[in-house]
Amino acid sequence: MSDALKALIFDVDGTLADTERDGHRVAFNLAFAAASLDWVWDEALYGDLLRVTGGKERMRFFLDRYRTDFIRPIDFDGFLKALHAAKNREYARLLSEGTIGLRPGVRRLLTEARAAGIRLAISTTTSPENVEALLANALAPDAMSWFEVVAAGDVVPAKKPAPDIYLYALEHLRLPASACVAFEDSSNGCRSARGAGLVTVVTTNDYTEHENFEGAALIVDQLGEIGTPITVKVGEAAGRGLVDLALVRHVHAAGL
Ligand code: XBP
Ligand code: MG
Repeated sequence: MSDALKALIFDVDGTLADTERDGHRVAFNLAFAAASLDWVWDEALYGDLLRVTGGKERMRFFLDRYRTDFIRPIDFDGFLKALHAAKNREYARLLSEGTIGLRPGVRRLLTEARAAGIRLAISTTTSPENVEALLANALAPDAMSWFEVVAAGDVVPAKKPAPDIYLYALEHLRLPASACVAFEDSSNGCRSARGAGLVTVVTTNDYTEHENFEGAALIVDQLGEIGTPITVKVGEAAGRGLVDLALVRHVHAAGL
């Protein structure tokens, strides 16, 4: 007999909201300018940099690949840490201006799951303060409390695509992977969730729509709202126009 569905585990950036191009990218550029660095991450370059998860890791990758001329300070780790903290302050400020909202269907599905007693968790590469900034501004002032576990950032040493952050979330939920469904938007995230043994639903976005989501149980363009139906790319949506709890239960049962 298959395990009953007990919890939904959500990625943040790209899944709950389109935060990368207009949020994180802009915040990185503001922090670079404030530090008098001549680094500018345009939208296309950022698409390439997104292959590396984690802001500090992404800056390191950028320098290795695009700016080998940059003379690194002696305390390079400390330099990256301070720059990343400055970027996150800019990010929080941008979100507090209310410019980034949730993706279609996110509030609807979270609300439906809560009402049905399905537990919620977060599994993300981004820093915990960024999760809070997004949830408080885009979902509800108390939205952090909607999620029983917020697994974020450096709590595990190996970021996505490693499965560690999902395993961390499962451990703190005290649930087996077979009792949960993960929601992701990227290849790195899907590999991480699948590596932890989770049935995975992918909602693609502009940066990730051509990526490989091997092993995903359902790939759609969005969770959908009444009037804006989903487009199913891979999997079977049982004739539904949106990803609601009934469809998630169906995908979960079929995916085990
Ligand atoms: C996305 C990431 C993050 C953000 C930037 O995380 O890879 O690095 O781009 O956030 P996810 P930080 O999709 O897992 O939510 O600068 O805080 O790392
Ligand atoms: Mg993501």
